[in-house]
Amino acid sequence: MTDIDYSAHETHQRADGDHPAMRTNQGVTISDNQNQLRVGQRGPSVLEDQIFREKINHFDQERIPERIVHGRGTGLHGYFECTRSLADVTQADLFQRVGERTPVFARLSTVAGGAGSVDTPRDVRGFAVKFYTKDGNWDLVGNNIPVFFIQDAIKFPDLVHAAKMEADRGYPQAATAHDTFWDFISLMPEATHMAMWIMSDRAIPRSLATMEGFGIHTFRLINAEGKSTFVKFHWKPRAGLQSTIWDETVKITGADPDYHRRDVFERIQRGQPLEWDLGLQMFDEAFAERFPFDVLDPTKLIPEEMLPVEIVGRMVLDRYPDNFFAETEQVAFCPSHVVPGIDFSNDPLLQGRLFSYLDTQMSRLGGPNFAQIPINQPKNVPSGCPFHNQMRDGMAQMAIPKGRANYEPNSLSRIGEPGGYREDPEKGYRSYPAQEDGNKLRMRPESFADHYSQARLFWVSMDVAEQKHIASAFTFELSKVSIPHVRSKMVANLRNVDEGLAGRVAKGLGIPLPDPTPSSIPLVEMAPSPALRIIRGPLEKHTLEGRTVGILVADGTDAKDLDGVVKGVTDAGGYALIIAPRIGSIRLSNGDLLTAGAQLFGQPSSLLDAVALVLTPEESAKLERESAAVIWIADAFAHLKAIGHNGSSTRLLEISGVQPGEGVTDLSAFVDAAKRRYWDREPLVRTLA
Ligand code: HDE
Repeated sequence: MTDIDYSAHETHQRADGDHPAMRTNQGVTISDNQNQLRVGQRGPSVLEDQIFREKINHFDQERIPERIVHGRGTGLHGYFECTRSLADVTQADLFQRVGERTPVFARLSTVAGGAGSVDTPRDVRGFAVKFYTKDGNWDLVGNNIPVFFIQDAIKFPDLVHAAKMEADRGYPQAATAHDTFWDFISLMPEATHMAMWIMSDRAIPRSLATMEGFGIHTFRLINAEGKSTFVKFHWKPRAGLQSTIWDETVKITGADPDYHRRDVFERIQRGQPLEWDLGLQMFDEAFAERFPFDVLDPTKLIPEEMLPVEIVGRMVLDRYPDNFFAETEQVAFCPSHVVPGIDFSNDPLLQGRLFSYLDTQMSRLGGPNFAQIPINQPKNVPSGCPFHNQMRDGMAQMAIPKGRANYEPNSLSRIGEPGGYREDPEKGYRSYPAQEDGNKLRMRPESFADHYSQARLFWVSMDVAEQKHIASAFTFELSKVSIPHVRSKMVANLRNVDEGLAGRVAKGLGIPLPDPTPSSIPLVEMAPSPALRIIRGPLEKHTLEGRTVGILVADGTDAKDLDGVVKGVTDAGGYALIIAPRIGSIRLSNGDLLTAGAQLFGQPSSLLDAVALVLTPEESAKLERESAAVIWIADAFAHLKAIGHNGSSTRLLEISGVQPGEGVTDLSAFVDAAKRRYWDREPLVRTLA
């Protein structure tokens, strides 16, 4: 006899042969998951309801503190494959054998916004990779920009406080266009180089798959003989470098705040994993001496034209996590997680990070046992259980260590007790015995003093279109700054980078050109580095692979024309998304019924890489009075995308402001045209600084 009336509520789904019974965390079978225990049918609930309390208590504590920076991120599983043995320069096990694969988990993130913010603000992107090597976990915790804002870790809390939402008003979220950020940056000339990068198209990537990654700091590789080689790490996207246009980014953010994570999820579902080559810039002390900047200064890069990036492996990210929280949220990266063969340099930013990450994981993940969380376990070490040590207890201890030997040295293992773990001088991690000597002081080295030469190098290396984007981004961001002296101070810094840039920004803001910030350091003139460009640079790719083409159809659309475009796009590796005024059935010219993949109102062209119109003259005429259609086409044109059409939509295109020219084509030329953007169109559609 049961007091539960299963028939009264159809929400009851009962356990059967296919559906095991639901249990509490204490293993007790649950009889009713729909109702609290209460007195009488319409009476009060009782406090003793242990089933309800366990469920709601657990729910109440579902959130853990989000990351203070890099709160919003997307995690992916995959592998690293060694393509060139580095046995001569490093002992690191993952670089020994060509063809060997090491599992990885990567988390790609924005920096300033919280976990619930959007995917596409103007921001640096985090690029963190955990390699589960046979010698333990190595975390390469980098960004998509090869330099950083500050030179010393002691300034990091100031930088982050200034960048995040303002302390009194709690906004803006995930945006640098506000007073406190630019106040801080304008007072920190060392941030000028990085400011150039974040005002460039690098900070508004099209996809997580189309950005570079950088370890930033100089690290060391150590070989079996103990010889050290300096190294900088680079990830080169096989999909090429691709960014968006600011106006497009703003519209993407409104239309799909999850644009980047949806994009990678769909790429993987379509069988197009994300891929990067791992490249190294390796150098010795003699190169470091010759190089005009200090290799320990994280606001400086080494141009690839001066020191080539040598490809040693590739990373493939091909699997979405099973559970976002357990994996993406709980993964704990620490630059201090290195394996034998990889060591640190004295970069003062890196030195501070070596402390900071471990500290943050303890508070974020509830104590010192975070390495036991499945995503953080060094699961690839040959002995199986990785926790062979005498560290014990603490919050959330998940293991049950056996025996009395919780100290070392001990002799109990001689009498069969577990816990006899010993050090191994041959295979164990050894730090490079760098000779260090000096007075204890708080001081910035003189070799870190040049704050403008590399900012200028970046500027002169840009394509003309990119320079316009940078000048316009500075103008936009500083226009959001309400304190006039902050705007002027930033322009004063830019005068030390390039007079033309400073003049354009001052003009855009409508302010007089301020005196340059005093600087006694003469600029080092450097040859432009084309590798720093995206547009017309070595990694810009004309392709449809991984890209989405939107095809606008309506009743009566010519079935053969449509088929031709879909096939052309698909054969070229692209994704053809059919968009219609109604998502349900569309009747094609041959009588076939077609279900569209998206509705016109829900799929603005900002979410697409190129667009085609395959409409009858009648349906096209109807859309002339539909602002969603007109904006769809106008935005595609303004965002410099290819537009293909079958000749029936001439007036619709005209109304939408489309002018004939490169990238506006008939259907036969469209698939090829869709592989790129038309930068030369930009002056027609936008006045830039
Ligand atoms: Fe981080 N950074 N950082 N950072 N960082 C964190 O660690 C910190 C810096 C980077 O997807 C935090 O787990 C200091 C440079 C990435 O989980 C925190 C300094 C670079 C991620 C922290 C820096 C990075 C973080 C916050 C100045 C590129 C996300 C939560 C010395 C080389 C990792 C966490 C993920 C996260 C501290 C500067 C990259 C607070 C003190 C430079 C990709 O520990």
